Amino acid sequence: MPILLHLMARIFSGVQPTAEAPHIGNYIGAFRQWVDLQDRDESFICIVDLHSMTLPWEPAELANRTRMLAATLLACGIDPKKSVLFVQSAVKEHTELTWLLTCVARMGELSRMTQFKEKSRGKESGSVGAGLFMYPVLMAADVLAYKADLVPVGDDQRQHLELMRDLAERFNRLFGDTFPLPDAFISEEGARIKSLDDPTAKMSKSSERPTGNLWMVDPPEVIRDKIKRAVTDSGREIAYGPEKPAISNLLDIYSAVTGKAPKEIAEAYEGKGYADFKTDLAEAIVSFLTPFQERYGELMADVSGVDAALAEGAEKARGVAASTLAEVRERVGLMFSQ
Ligand code: AQP
Repeated sequence: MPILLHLMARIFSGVQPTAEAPHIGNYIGAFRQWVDLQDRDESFICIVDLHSMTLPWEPAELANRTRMLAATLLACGIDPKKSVLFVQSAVKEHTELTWLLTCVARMGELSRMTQFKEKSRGKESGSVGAGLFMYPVLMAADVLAYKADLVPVGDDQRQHLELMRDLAERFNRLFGDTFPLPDAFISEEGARIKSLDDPTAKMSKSSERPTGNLWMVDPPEVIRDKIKRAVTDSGREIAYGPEKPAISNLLDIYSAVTGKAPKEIAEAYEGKGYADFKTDLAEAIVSFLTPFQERYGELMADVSGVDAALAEGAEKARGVAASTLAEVRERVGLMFSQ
């Protein structure tokens, strides 16, 4: 009988507490993969509060947004017995490794990052926050502190992953083999959900036009209204492909909430107009989000369970990150390894 070997990967991924709730793009591009992968792999899921400070933030809201995001992830199916769920700032090793990697990173490679260019567009370079510039180094430190092999993310993070691999490779070359080179894990469908207002723009928590976002906590009537108003393409037919960017985006969402392939859904609407399609899509989203929203409400009604899960996660994460940092300190020649 052949012996089947299953090699367990270590995965790391994160989400920023940049709004009161994530949008459906965050769920489709990232969270649903995390829920699937936690059954197979060793998972570290991090609420990256330090990343959220790369854009202006409200101190009075940050802690609560962090907790609400943790409740969202638990309600989506992240199981603290299977995944290490924790808050980035609770593990100080992330910031320490950021500095050590900053000293191997180059200004040129950081200034080529598309997200930096987009988020600093239209501003005088002297007024752009240095944190926004350093964001990919903090992200590299997040992943490398756990020596993760796989990083499940949306398509928008592909370039940051490439930079992370370059930093790990350079570090290994300079100081000896320390970090595995992490691979991005990007699902083919729904890797970049677009705004409902504008199919050329990514649905984004910090978007200047948040009406294009479908929030995970939107009530049914708001979902119905947003889908009704969602922009469509010219023509009348429901088809999936680059010539129909707005409808394809809605089909990606439809597919994620029903589990059916986008083309199969499109075929079912042959000869029907946008109105039928949108009504059914809105109901499919409402049915999908209702159980999630109920569970989220229960968790937020008594946050002690959420806080306990985060405390336990931070403890486990600290153990792993501290051992990586002891090794890194020694490799770079610091006098103390602790
Ligand atoms: N529109 C999207 N479609 C698919 N995946 C997406 N992700 C984000 N937007 C989409 C994925 O969600 C995970 C968490 O995102 P994040 O909080 O780290 O921030 P982000 O990538 O910058 O996403 P946002 O929503 O646009 O947030 P803000 O506005 O705060 O920057 C990531 O895996 C991301 O790929």
